Formats: sequence, C-alpha cells, structure tokens
Amino acid sequence: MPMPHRTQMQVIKRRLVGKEGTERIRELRAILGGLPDYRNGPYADIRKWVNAQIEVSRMRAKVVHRDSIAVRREGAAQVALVGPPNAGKSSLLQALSHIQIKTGDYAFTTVRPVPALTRIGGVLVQLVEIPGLIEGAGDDRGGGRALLGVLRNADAIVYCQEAAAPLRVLEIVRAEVAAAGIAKPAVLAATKLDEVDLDRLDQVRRAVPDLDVIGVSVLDDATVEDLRAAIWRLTGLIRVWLHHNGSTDPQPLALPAGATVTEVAAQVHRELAASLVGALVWGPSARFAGQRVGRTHVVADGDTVEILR
Ligand SMILES: Nc1nc2c(ncn2[C@@H]2O[C@H](COP(=O)(O)OP(=O)(O)O)[C@@H](O)[C@H]2O)c(=O)[nH]1
Ligand SMILES: [Mg+2]
Repeated sequence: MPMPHRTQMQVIKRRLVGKEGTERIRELRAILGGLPDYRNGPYADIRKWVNAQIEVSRMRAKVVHRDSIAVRREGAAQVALVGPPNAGKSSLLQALSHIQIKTGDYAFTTVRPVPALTRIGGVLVQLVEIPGLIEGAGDDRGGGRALLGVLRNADAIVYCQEAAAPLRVLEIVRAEVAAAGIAKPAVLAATKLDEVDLDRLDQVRRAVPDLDVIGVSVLDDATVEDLRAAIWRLTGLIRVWLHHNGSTDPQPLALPAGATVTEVAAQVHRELAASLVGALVWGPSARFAGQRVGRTHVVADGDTVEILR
C-alpha cells in the first residue's frame, strides 16, 4: 500500500505536467495552500520541495525574460544609445550604420534594444539603441530593468537628447542609470541640432559640464562624423596594423590601450602569442621605424607590427 505522502507527491507532479512559467508558479502556490502545515516529517519535506520548485520556476522566468532582450555582442566594443523617446536615437543609429530602421514621431516606436554594426576607422563597433529608458526603470517600469541590464553589458554610453529639450529630461535618465550602479564612459549627443540656434549648444555645454557634448543633426554628415569620432574615443581602444609576408593588412586590429605585442599576437591566434619571441614595430610606439622589440613592448594607436617567432 503506497504511503499517503508518496501518493500526494505523485498527484503534485501530475498537476505540474506541461505547466511552465507563471502558470507553473500559480499551480505550485495552489498546491502549497492545500498542504497540511506540518513542521516535520514527509509533509514538511513536500512543502520544502514545492517551495524550491517555486524558486526555480521564478529564476527560470527571469532568465528567459532577460535572454529575450539580451543583445549578442559583436565587434570590438558595444556602445549604447540611451535617451528619452523621440530623442533621435534610431535616426542616429541609421545615420551611423547605414541600416534601415523604422523611426516615428511618437513615443515608444522602438520597444526592444536594436543593435547595429558601424565601422569606425576600420574597426567594427556595435551600437545598441536602448528604447526610451524612462523614470522608474529601476522599479521595472516599462520593462526598464531588462533595459538597464543591456546597459550594464555595454562598454560605453551615448546619451541622446534633443538640443532644444529641457535638460531635466537628461537628468532623469542619468539618475536612473546611476541608481542602477552603472558607471560607463559617456558623452552627450545633443540631437536635432538643425532645429536650434548655435548658442543653444553652448548653453547645453555649460549645463552639463561633466559630459563631452557633441551637437549632431542627421541632416549634417560632418556632425555625424564628429559623433563617430567621439564614440571611438569612448571605447578607449587603439588600432594596430598587422604586417606579415611583406604586406600590411588593410583592416586594423582593435586593442585596449596599454596592450603589449603579445596581446596583438593573441588576437591573431592564441598559439602565436605563445610562440612569439618579439616584433618589429613602425609608428608612434617605436623609437625608429622597424624597431625590434620584446614580448612585453606596449603598442600605441597607429602602430604597425610584424610578429617575430
Ligand atoms: N530635424 C531633425 N529631426 C530629426 C533628427 N533626428 C531625428 N529626427 C526626427 O525625430 C523623430 C524621432 O526620431 P527617432 O530616431 O525615431 O527617435 P528615437 O525615439 O530616439 O529613436 C523622427 O521624426 C525623426 O525624423 C535630426 O537630426 N533633425
Ligand atoms: Mg527609436
């Protein structure tokens, strides 16, 4: 004869078959409500098991939620475009990366992060538009917490705000990011520059002294290129060209500032980093063209390097 608590366990498991996510959690809570409240013995164990199941289901629900919004990293760095709806983020993404994105005049046109690759000085950098990060994001208003999660993974932030808009709007967004404990290198893109007088940019600069302010209009290519250059500075990366078999690669490698010749080799191939004995260097970090250096030589932006092994 089966013990009653064992039967109970079978009944519980049957009730859970095919139930996922919130439905499963709801069922588990109902089961919990129907269990006798014994502190010890088999029923206490069942209670413990049900509670653990609720915890696991909750965690799964969270993970699924996060994954569905996570952005797969591509390129040498990931830079997030953050700002209120209608600030011109999608338009900038489009202007910087030549991709086709739907833009609109109304709030919340974009509801999910939109990634796009752009080439800056020969290096691929991933831009991610964070849709309307607004007041209360930390309390998960408008799915804000998942968006903050995307921001947490980024290497740098471009705050976007209409040059004409009151700066209070930017303060709200920055406060939200700071409250989430996110501190990244950042600039402010003062957007739709074509809609304001030139002295407005000076006003913005005075009001936001702690951020580099770049005035930009998608109607003015030169300002878009200014922003592109500012984004590159934000990444903190340097570019090194690889010379091998008598020619130099057309595309540079991107490395963190302070990288050594060994790290250059590692980016080409892990084994190359192990087998290299030194390098020949042309450019800013070399005392003379073609200087022979050791494994620990620190390269500089604009160097050309030939690995020796
Ligand atoms: N005049 C002008 N309008 C712009 C500029 N950038 C974006 N817009 C317009 O502003 C509106 C909102 O732009 P959008 O890129 O969707 O903003 P998002 O919500 O921040 O992504 C659209 O109607 C755009 O055409 C700009 O540089 N100048
Ligand atoms: Mg948008």
